[in-house]
Amino acid sequence: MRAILVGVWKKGETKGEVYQSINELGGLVEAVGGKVLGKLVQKRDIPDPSTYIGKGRVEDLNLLVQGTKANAVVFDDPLTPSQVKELEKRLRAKVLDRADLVLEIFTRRARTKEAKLQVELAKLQHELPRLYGKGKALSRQAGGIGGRGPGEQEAEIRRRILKKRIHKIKQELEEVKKRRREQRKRRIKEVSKEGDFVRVAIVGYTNVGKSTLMKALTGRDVFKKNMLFATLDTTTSSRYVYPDLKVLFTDTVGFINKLPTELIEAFKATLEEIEEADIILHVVDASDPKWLEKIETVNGILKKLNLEGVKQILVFNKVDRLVSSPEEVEFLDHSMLVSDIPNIYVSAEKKWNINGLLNMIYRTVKGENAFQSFPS
Ligand SMILES: Nc1nc2c(ncn2[C@@H]2O[C@H](COP(=O)(O)OP(=O)(O)OP(=O)(O)O)[C@@H](O)[C@H]2O)c(=O)[nH]1
Ligand SMILES: [Mg+2]
Repeated sequence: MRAILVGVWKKGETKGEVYQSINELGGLVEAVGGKVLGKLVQKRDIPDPSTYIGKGRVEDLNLLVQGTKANAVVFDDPLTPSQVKELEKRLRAKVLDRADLVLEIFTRRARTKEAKLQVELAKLQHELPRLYGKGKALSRQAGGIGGRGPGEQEAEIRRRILKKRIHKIKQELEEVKKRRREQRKRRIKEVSKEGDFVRVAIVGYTNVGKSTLMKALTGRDVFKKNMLFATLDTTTSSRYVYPDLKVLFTDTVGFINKLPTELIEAFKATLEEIEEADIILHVVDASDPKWLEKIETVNGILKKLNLEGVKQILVFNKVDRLVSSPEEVEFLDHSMLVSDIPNIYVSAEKKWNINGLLNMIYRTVKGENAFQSFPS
């Protein structure tokens, strides 16, 4: 994919926010092996109903597409099917939006049966509403006036097929969910025989180091890589943190800004493990200049999942990129901006302060004061 990115700068947004979002969109293009050839941003509050950006800007965009020989144009915001159609006609290039890209990445990354089912469900749910209206357009094209044109019939058939498939996948996922629940019950029965235990879910923005932290905490090697959405499946692993406390750690799929709601819906079976967690380790990339915004995004998604009530520990990871030794974290001031949430600095890669984090989990469970950013 040779892509041009398009963003709209809306009222109330700062220039920084718009470009941050566009840059992340570029990261998504690269995650599917594409290349970014150019960017176009328009200041606009209300999208044009037929082309999203203004007609004049479509002309500029066209020149940019032809000039760079791009074959795809990616919009940072959701487009309607008719906007996609109109833009494709004018630009003679494939037109996508952010949700299309995220779905494509998930499709490529899905390995297990469960992940594949969840991604397929998300894609179908993304497509279904797009079929309404499409039929009408097809009929108009075919010259049908009033009643149901041939296009509408075609769309109706496709809709029925989709609905059937959606129903089937949901049933299969229910089965998966049931099996998972039973597995968890068994595991918990096992663990509880051995004394106190807690469930800790590792959650956060994509690529912040959740899987690396999982490895540092449990020794369990999980797939980690410097790419967006390396992890799609949850993995659980347990260890004694102290002789009187065992912890079940769960690594989860990463979040991203403007995550398509269909994906959140579809991944509920996987994310159920977070629901049952006693503590959420909210991992943050401390070396990312936009770490604070990303915390807000993650909290927004947790809220959508009704998980905002679960106790959190903010884990500032990758501090080895900011300071040269574990002692120097006292010069960092991230915690000042989030002082109302227990937080800690670590480096999952260098295994800095992992014991401090375990200690903090212990004290959170045992009810002692956890408001200390760097326990010794
Ligand atoms: N410098 C440094 N890099 C780290 C640290 N922790 C993780 N990384 C790197 O960050 C990248 C992402 O790590 P992952 O553990 O895969 O991140 P993740 O949050 O699981 O990512 P997704 O599963 O894609 O959401 C990898 O290249 C890691 O090597 C750290 O403490 N310091
Ligand atoms: Mg991961």
